[in-house]
Amino acid sequence: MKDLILLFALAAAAGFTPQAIAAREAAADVTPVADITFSMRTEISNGQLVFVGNAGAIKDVVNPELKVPEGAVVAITVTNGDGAMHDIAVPDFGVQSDQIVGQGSSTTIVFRAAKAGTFEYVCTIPGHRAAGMFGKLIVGDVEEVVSTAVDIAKNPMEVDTPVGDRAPQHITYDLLTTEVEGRLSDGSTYRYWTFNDTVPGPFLRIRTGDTVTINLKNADDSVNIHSVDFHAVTGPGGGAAVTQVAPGQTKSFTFKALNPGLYVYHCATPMIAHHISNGMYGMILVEPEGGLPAVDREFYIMQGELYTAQKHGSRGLQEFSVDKLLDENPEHLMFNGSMEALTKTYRMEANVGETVRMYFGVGGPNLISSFHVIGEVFDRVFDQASLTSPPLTDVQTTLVPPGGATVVEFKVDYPGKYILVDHALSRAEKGLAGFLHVEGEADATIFSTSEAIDHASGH
Ligand SMILES: [Cu+2]
Repeated sequence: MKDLILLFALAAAAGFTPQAIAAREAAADVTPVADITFSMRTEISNGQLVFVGNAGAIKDVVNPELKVPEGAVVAITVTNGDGAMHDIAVPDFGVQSDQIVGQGSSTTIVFRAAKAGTFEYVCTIPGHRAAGMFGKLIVGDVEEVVSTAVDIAKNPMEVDTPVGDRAPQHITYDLLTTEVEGRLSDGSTYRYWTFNDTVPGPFLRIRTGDTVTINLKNADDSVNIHSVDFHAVTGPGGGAAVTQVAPGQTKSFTFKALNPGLYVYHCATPMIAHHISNGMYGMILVEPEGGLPAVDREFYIMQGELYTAQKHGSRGLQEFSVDKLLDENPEHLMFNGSMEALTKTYRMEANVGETVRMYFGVGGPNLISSFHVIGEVFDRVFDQASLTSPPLTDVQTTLVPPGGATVVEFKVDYPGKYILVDHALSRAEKGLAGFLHVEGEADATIFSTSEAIDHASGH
């Protein structure tokens, strides 16, 4: 007891009584003492920029989830571990640190986690979020808001079976148009319109001379009319003229595939651009007689755009903006339907020495893609997806118009993570990226670092 009184006396003398602290906080807007503190550093790893936990439960965790009670005063200290300029911010709480420049420099943000929910901490230097510098701040007991949303991302490995050398057949496809709330990113959703619940819709695969019946059903719970226009079809509206189908109804047509090639299909119900943007596109491959030559890996990839009222990176349900659509100014661009479809949801893989073929198309509806794979050269490009013309050879970047496609082939010669992009690279900042992971032995005659050369020459 005596000790306690002594402590109080000392504290009072130093101005540390609860009353004194409260008075100072009120009077001078002084930063309150943190209830919970986190320490992180910045790092470059595997070509990514990241935050890494320094201590406690988050030690050595990359972009750790920071969990705090609602109402807690939170302090996050970040030390510069790589020497590049960084900062840290939690935009939802309006806090942003000073920039830290040079290895070893550090900064701290302190804020009150006043509302429950899942938020984001991020480095605000342009490009750093896209390079990987972001993580979750979870305040209170939060149930994951977006976990109930459907994953509409299309698996790029679902390319159906090659037709091979067979006679023409009659083939029937059932397509179902749906309107579903799907995951756009980790933390946001969008009300997509789809063929068969994925974006793009299913990859259809036939041969020249096949007769194809399309049964288009519009789901019972749709609220819009939908349709389908196949660019492979010779006939009224590519089928759209006879498939305007109300919710709960089915319409059909039959066509003969006259021309080989890789063709886009899409919904063609007004406003067509809106229906396409929302996710209503896919591709049909019409193989030439005898089939395409076999390759080791095939991938199905389509580029799309979403026009939302909310800025790219916003959390929660994103709402459609007709103004941005008419201005052709998308907030989000993606391969295979969602932000992380080809970087996280699905893993595209190949082994050194294998030949890769990509069936790449643009749903759009508006932007031309300058399709490129960082760190690779296309050995063959079937320009405009023409399979009857000789391919271009040794191409770096190829143009693909909206409602158009290309087929590219290349042998992978060296291990690593190859990034698929539209080389109009501002679009990478709005989500447009995919990874091709190549594994196998590294041939130092193809690529080496200076260290590797030193090592090889015995220094
Ligand atoms: Cu539609």
